[in-house]
Amino acid sequence: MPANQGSLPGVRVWSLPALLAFALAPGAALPAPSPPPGASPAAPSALGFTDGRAGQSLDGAWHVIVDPYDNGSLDYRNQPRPNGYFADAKPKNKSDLVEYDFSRSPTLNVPGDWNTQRPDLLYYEGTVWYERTFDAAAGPKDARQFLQFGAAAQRAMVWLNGRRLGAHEGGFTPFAFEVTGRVRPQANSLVVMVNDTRRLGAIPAMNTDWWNYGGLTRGVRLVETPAAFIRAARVELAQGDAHRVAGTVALDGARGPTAVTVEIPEVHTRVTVDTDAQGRAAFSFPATLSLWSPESPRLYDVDISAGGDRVRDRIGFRTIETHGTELRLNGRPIFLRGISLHEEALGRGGRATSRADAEALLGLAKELGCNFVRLAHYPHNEEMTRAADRLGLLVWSEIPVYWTIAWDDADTLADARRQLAEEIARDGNRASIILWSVGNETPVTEARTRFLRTLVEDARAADPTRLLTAALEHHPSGPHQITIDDPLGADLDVIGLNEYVGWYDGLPAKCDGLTWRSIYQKPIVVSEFGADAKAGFHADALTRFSEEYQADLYRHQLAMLRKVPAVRGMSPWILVDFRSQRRPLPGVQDGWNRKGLVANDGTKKQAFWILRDAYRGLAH
Ligand code: GCB
Repeated sequence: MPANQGSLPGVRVWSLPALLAFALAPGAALPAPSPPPGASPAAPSALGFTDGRAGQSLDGAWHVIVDPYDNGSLDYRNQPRPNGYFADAKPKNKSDLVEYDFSRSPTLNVPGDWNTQRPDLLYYEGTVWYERTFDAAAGPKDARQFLQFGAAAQRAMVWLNGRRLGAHEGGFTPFAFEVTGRVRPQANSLVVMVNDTRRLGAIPAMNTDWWNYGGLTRGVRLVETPAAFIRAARVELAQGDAHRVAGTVALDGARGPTAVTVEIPEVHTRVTVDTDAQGRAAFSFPATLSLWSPESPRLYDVDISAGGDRVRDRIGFRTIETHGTELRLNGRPIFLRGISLHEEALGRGGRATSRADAEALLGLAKELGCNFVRLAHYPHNEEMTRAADRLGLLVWSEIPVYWTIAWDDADTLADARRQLAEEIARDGNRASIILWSVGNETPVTEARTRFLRTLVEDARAADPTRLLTAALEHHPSGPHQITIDDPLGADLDVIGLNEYVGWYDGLPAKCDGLTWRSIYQKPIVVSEFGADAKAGFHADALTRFSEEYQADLYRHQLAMLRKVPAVRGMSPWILVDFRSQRRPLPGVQDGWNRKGLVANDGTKKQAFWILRDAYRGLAH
């Protein structure tokens, strides 16, 4: 039975989350409206390599209807409306009653969150209906068409010309629907119901220390492919052999075994292999390549062709492994000089969406002397990971399994597994990504550890070449000692550790006498430490929220961390102040978490320079 169902005798009372949960359940079909024939109710996985394909961007101004009561999908008895807003109807005559009109409704920009585009939507959580029309010139005969969404936060249901295509849960990963044969030459109506209501069973769930931005936060594209096309490919160094390239290719629509060629033109290397009957092929070939590293972020064009299809990606090649408590990049020990960041645009707040947004944020990290960023707390948009590839920043990428979620709920686990799979599928070719993280500050219980272990196993199966981590917590094991012994540590390659000594845990000087104990002989990356400071507020170093307090905290923390040999990197919290509904302190926070080293308007705080100097020292 769907969750959140009401209990009127004999009547099934629907709420929107229940409707969506039902639509997303495997094999489920909404009671009404019934799904179009042949349409899967849930979204199929996104396509790789869409940028270079024919088609059109559907970004820009979309009409919106803000619908806090879910009037567009449910009637006054909370029953699904057969003729909701998805019908995109117009009155047929002057007597016809239609109480909405997308074409006369206001617009919002896509990609973008709704919260920062209209003052009245800043705190809004609920449903917004998006609509746009588009024309589509007929493609070549046999071409296929897909609608690809970069992300819809937090969940979406999609209709094309009044027919439901499917739904997607999870606000930070792409999804696609095949629309071959359903696109008209003119005036297609595309309607998306986007909902960001916080739910106990969702990921993330009820409580986060970041803004619950809703909307079509990433781009939308109509993509055209040949009948048989390259849906996905992974290309990387062969495990244990830095002189071989290996990978897999997955075709969609191939009828029988098909020859696939993978080529790196710059080094005149190519291989041709045949797919199996399912359209899958594994390949490997010798190649001598300059390895990718932060100092030399070398990328190569890689061309893949199969039948009539041809795609290109820019890919770097590197190895990453652990050795005892060491981290090794391309066989050499490395210390991760990092910083955490949210996907929030510098200078305006709101979701970062563009290449320019990504380069502004990651440019600041470079200025700080970083070779590493933690992209917290969810998969960031692809501009970020591609910019990290170009700029030479190693990346920790994570899914929003954050704080407290429904560890015992099978649907929640399925959702987490899907988000992880979608993240890895999208970014498997990004050399910058060295760490997948499966959770942040999760409570140590059996149910939680079982849940996270499943994710670790999934990630290892999907991507055996990267390292697995999670941001764990420690506990005090004496007045001057902290201990890391979370049982999940046994399953991870790298112990991520969030610690707030000097902020939530005592004053900065507490760092000085502290010793660390870890029961794992594994590298530790201190994934968070930090302190709030309001830019421009100056006082002595014991005054909370002053720049001096934050700077002093960084001094004490850095001195402490230097003495812990297993610490092989850090990503202090955080590069830029970010919006958070949990931060109400008037005149200081005003809805912003102020732990940034930089204010949102770009002003650098004292601690920025302390960390930059430390990183300069560590770089030599
Ligand atoms: C944490 C969380 C992070 C918060 C931060 C804080 O431990 O992982 O999401 O924003 O602390 O500022 O309290």
